[in-house]
Amino acid sequence: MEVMLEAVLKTAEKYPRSENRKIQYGTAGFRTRAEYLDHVLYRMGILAALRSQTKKATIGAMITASHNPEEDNGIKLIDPAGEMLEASWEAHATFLANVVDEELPSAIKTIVSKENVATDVTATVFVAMDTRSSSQRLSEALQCGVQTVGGTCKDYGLLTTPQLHYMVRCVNSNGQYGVATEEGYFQKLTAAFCKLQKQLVKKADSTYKPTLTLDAANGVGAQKAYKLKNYLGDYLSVGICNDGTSGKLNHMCGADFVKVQQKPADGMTLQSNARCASFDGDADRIVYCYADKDGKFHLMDGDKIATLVAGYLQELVHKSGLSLNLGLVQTAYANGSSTAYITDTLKVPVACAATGVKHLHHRALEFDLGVYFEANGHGTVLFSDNASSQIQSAAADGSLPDTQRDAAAQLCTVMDLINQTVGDAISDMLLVELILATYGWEINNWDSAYIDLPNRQLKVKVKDRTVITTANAERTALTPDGLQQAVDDLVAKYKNGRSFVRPSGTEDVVRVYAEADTQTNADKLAQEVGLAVYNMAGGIGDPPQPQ
Ligand code: NG1
Ligand code: ZN
Repeated sequence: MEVMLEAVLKTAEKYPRSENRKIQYGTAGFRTRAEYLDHVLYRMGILAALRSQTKKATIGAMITASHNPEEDNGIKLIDPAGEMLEASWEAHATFLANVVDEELPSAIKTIVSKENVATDVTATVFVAMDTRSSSQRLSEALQCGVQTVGGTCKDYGLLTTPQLHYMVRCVNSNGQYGVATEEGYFQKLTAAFCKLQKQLVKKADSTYKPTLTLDAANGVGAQKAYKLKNYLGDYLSVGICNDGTSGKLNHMCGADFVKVQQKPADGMTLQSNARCASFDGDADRIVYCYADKDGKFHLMDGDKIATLVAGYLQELVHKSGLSLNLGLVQTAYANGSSTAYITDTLKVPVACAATGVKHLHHRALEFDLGVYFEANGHGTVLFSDNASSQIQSAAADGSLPDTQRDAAAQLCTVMDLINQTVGDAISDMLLVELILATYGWEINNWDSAYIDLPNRQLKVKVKDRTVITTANAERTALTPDGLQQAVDDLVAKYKNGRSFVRPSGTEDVVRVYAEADTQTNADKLAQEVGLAVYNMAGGIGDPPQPQ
């Protein structure tokens, strides 16, 4: 141990913490300007190794800043079952990232003793990165950290975030979940997709067209989508835009841009009723959009995807005759109309979790079939062990009526189509396409389930965003004093008004969300609430302006 700690200190000279800049493991790992991250990545290599030794399993480390600009980067650590790093270790990550260089050995010792780390176990860390120009350099820093404490890395090079989650789950399940290679990933998903497509009984009045335009955010998703195309046969034709050959990562394109700006990405020409999908920079989010016959833009966000998926699965569960409880998890950002539709029309129970996939994921585990989606397009479906074993037995049960057995068999294949580790734009895209093909729907049929309430998101810059604390799945601001009352008073002025504020976990801003009966009112409410935040929570720079 002492020898290892000496090595840590020696190597730290290559990755010095030169500035006293505090960094925090946020909603989805560390994320900031790439030039501040070398020492953080080196230290996260060490932490990933310690985590691997503790769990006696492979850990994943994904280098990405997702939908942030190209100049940023970051890291997301992945736990053995392919889920996000356990919350108690986030504190270790923040602690280790922020100590001064000289204290690195003692910080490691503290974590080793707190967590009872089995330092004699050989650590294994799977590493991958997105297409940012800083990613290779940061990956080397991370791998250096792993190796300095005697761990081994498997470097996958470029992968989407969900692909790496998948690899980690595969290896730790001894291959039961799938083969931990990119080939294995594509084969599992697309074999399920093609099998289900083959079984489809084409409806005479089907308006579904198997063509789709994809905005790949000029990110890693583009390269992977080109590979995916080779596995899809005639079942789906994907035209790829913003593939990184000329445009800049996440700039005027990608899922976050389309969702927040509520307009199509640059380079996308929307044809009437033709489906367009947008990935984000690391392809763990997807949103759809289209123009109607009058040329009006429509966004199909995570809420629309969640309702489509929940409705489809509910029908299959019902047909299979299995008694499984299906639930949907959203965040406060979910459009009020979607929540009403799920509750009143689908009659599926809805839960609200705090922002950040890990919160939704954990809540979804409480259902047999837990569908979770953030409005921004990050989501997946989790099948409990109980659900998968019931589904598998029913699919093989010759004594069941054909309709029940067929539905169970279909559910079985759907489980293979879904990346259950984390939201996966590629897997979600295939699932949406399958459901639309099954129903014989054009995108406007999907859209017509409910009409979104007009909404607006704003960012407000404040001196210290931690002065805002929240409760009730972030829908109530506890501090500063009087802020929630001010929000309530403003909301009360608007028909169908709803608004909440929370500090971002990935950017140094306070986020404001508002919805109301008209776009003008949603914009006004957002601006007024933004002003209240600016005035009561230490706003800096220009106050929020009218839209
Ligand atoms: P923050 O910055 O904490 O709001 C954003 C997204 C989250 C999640 C994370 C991680 C919104 C409003 N927030 O978090 O949903 O996706 O990034 O990428 O979209
Ligand atoms: Zn992402």
